[in-house]
Formats: sequence, C-alpha cells, structure tokens
Amino acid sequence: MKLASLLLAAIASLPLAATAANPADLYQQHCLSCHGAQRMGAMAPALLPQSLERIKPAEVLAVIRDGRAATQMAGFAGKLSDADIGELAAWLATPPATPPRWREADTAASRIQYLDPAKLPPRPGFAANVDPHNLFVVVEAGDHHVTVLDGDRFTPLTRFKSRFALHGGPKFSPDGRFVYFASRDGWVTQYDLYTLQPVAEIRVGLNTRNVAVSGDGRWVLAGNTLPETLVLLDANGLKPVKTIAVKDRAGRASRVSAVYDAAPRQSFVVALKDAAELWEISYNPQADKIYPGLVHDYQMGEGLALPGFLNPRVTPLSMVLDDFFFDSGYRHVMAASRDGQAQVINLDARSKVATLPLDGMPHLGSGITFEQDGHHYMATPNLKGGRVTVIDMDRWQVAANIATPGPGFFLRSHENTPYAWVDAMMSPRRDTLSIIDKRTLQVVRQLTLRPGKTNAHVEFTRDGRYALVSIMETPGELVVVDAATFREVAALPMMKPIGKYNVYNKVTRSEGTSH
Ligand code: DHE
Repeated sequence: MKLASLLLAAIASLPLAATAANPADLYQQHCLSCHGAQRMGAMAPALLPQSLERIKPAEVLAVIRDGRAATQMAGFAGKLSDADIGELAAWLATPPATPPRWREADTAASRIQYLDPAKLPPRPGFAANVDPHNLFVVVEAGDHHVTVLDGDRFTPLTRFKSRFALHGGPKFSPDGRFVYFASRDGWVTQYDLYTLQPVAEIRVGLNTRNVAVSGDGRWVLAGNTLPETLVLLDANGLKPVKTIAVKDRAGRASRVSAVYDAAPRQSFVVALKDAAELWEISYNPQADKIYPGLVHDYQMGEGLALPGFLNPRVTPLSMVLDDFFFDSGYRHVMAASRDGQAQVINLDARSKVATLPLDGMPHLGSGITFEQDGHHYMATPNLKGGRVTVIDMDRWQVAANIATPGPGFFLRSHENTPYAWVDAMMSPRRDTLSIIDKRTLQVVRQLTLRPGKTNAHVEFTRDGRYALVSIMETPGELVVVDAATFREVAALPMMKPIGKYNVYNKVTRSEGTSH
C-alpha cells in the first residue's frame, strides 16, 4: 500500500476532533524554520515522500505528536489537534505541488568545511597501542549516531551525532584514515579517524543511495534518486567536481540504484533503477588513451565520443538489473533484477556471458566469496526465501541452496574462519543466526543471542577471531562472539546498531565482507 493511503488509514483511527487547519499553513507556521522551504530539509531532515517512505505512518504521527527524543524535534500535541496532526502527516506523504529541485549550485553552496585537510596531523591522536586498522565504525540508526570502537579492547573511542538516516556501508580511504558516510537525504560526510572529527560535509541531492571511494583515494562518487544524478567530489575535502545527469539513450531520467568502486579497473560502476544500462566511469588518468571513442554520451547524441576520463561508458543490458556483486578481479558482475532474474556481465566484453538460475529475491549486494578445493564460490542470502545460494563462479552454476530458518539480509565471513554467518531478519525467526561451514556447505549451528530480538549484520575483527553481531533494537546491543567457540565475550549497549565496518577488512577488500 502507498504511504499516503497507509497514513489515511492511520488517521482514520485517531479520535475525532475539530476540523483541521490547512496543512500547508501548519507547515509554514510550525515546521518550515527547521525542515526548510519546499520541505527540502535545513537543520532538520527533508520531509518529502521519498524521505518518509521508510518510516511507518504511525511513527510519523507519533513524532509530530510527541517529538523525537535526543533531538530538537519538539512534540506538537499541546499546539495541534489530532485532526491537524493527521492532516499534516498525510500532506507530508504527498509530493509538493512544485517539484523540488536541487541544482549544482545548491550542492556547491551546501558544503561545510570543518577542518583544513592540509593541516591534519600525520598520525592518529589516540593511544599508540590502539590499532587504527582494527577500528570499527558502528552506525546506530536508533538515534542517528556513529560509534568508533577499538576492535582489540571493544571499547568506544568516541560517539558522535550523524546526519539523519545513514544508509549503505560507509566507505574508507585506501589508507583507512578517512571514512565517508551518505545519508538518505543527501548529505555526504568525510570523517577523520585519526583526529576523530568531521573534515567536511556536502549535500549532493535530496535523496541519495550511497557513495563509493576510488581505489586511488582521489574521488568520491555519490548516486542519487532525487534528482537523478551522479555527483563526483574531491575525496580530500568534498569539493564538488561535476554533476552528471543520469539519462538513458532515449533521454529518460533514471534513479541510481548504487555506485561501486571497481579498484582493479580504476573505475566506478553504476547500477541504475530505471534504465536497462550499466555505466562505468573510469578514473584512470590514462583513460583517454585506453578507451578512445568508446565513451558515448546519449545526452549529447548517439555516437558522440567523450573523453574516457571521468565520463560514463554505457553498456546496454537486456533488462533493468540493479543489485550487483563483483568477482574479486572485477572482470565480471553478477547482476539481479528486482524480480530475481540474474545474469553475469563481462565488464571487458561489455556483454552478458551467463544467466544465473536464481529465484525469490537474491540480495547479491550482501554476498561473500570464498575458495574451496580450488573452486571460486560466491554465496548470497535471499530476501524472499529462507536460503543461502552458493554459486560456482568458475562455471556460473548454482552449487548449493542451503536452507535457513527464514529470509535473511546480511551474510558475512572472513578468510580466517571456516564459517559464514547469516541472519533471518526478514522472518519471524529474526532472532536466529545460522552458521554455515564453507567446507561442507551445511548449517552447523544456530545462534540466538537475544531471544525475540533481531540478531543481524555480522562483521569480524581484522584477524577473524571475533564476530560482532548487532541486536538491531532501540535500545539494542553490539554482542562480541568468539568466532571459533560461538561463546559471547562482551556486549555493549547501542541504539539499533544497523551496521558495523572494520577498517582493515574494508581496505584490504576481505572476501568475507562488502566493499
Ligand atoms: Fe540497504 C547496503 C539497497 C533497505 C541497511 N543497501 C545497501 C546497498 C544497497 C542497498 C544498494 C549497498 C550500497 C553500499 O553499501 O554502499 N537497502 C537497499 C534497498 O534497495 C532496500 C531493500 C530498500 C531501500 O529503500 O533502500 C534497502 N537497507 C535497507 C534496510 O531496510 C536496512 C536494513 C536498514 C536501513 O538502514 O534502511 C538497510 N543496507 C543496509 C546496510 C547496508 C546496506 C546496513 C551496508 C551493509 C554492509 O555491510 O556493507
């Protein structure tokens, strides 16, 4: 059901009250000063349908009525009637009469520089015995904070307020010093893990999917759904470099599904939500020599060549494919459509080389790779089926379907453990993790750390000895488990720790985690 109709149903359950005031006037009077003109956000988040679509209608009503704890959002129960609150919530779920616009000039004007990147100290400011490569960055969605955790002692180094609703994995500079976050409402943050301070922030759009950082550390690419753009930033300070309008060969705009760094190819790869195309943007300074004439800009006209450096090369696909997973050399991408059809695309040949017989809704983006008996495998959870599918990447065939208690979201492992951990968070068994032996492809153990609560998203320490598991509740916990004995060794209180990211595993592109 659409958000607007869900809200209407929620409003119908409110007690009857006096006739409501005009919601547009209510917005002007009570909301505009924080949430901005045209509901585009200011010191508080944007209130567009795209920004609210992941918040339950009853929660929207409750936040307007009671406020949001630990923020400046006050409750309006004393000022507005239930009918006013209902009207306002329903109005926020409908698109504004004038479509909101976000131009390059808005992006440039939004940039905030907190620190001069040229004046940052060369070494970490924290104790010398803290390993900067075994830090964890934990995103706490419950109250929009981030904790930086010492991965040897499991003690927080700092906890700071993030932008509203970070989504996707934060991405690291190749040396592991900087981490880059993207919020759903368009903010990109560069944060210095050596001084534990933000360096710069910029708003690249009204609705953003994620960011990728180039393997040479020079560029950050952000992918947006509103407006339909890619925004290229200088990774050292987030100065905007260029905005690319995403349009297919017929000139139709497409939302970006996600952007990825294909470091061995020195390029970004872009998955699109509305166009049967795959885009690749080379950041190899020699790209103009390597790809002469191969870059076609459909916006400028069929066959017109653009320089190869920092411009999109378009690979036409037979259907829209928007969930990607790459082999370790980034020669192939496994790509799935929303209805579960999956193909393998060779990025050099720029064509399909295999069809993958998957069903349900594989969540390729959350997959892992591993080697066994000389074969290369990829494994993926499934958002619509209680199984993990293992694909033989040498033959592009399904090697096994491993049954789990219910559909899961995240699968994780590490080079130093024979086990892969998967959740069942999309099912009533959301409190149960299944541990799969990568050698036998059997579930060898089920783990319920906190009965009745969502146990999901695992990340290992850099040596693979401990698994950190999220109890995704508000309040929730981060539970540290010995990866060999499966015994709990520590637990830290956290506010819905949605994901955690180990610096070493990310910068070394561990086969057991996302990149
Ligand atoms: Fe995510 C990563 C897409 C809903 C938590 N999610 C990603 C990525 C994509 C994606 C493409 C990889 C990009 C990256 O890491 O840079 N997610 C989608 C969706 O299309 C979907 C299903 C619907 C949507 O509206 O976006 C979706 N995702 C969710 C959630 O509901 C989750 C559980 C809570 C939330 O924050 O919204 C969620 N997604 C995550 C997390 C990652 C992620 C924690 C990073 C995982 C990692 O370990 O790298």
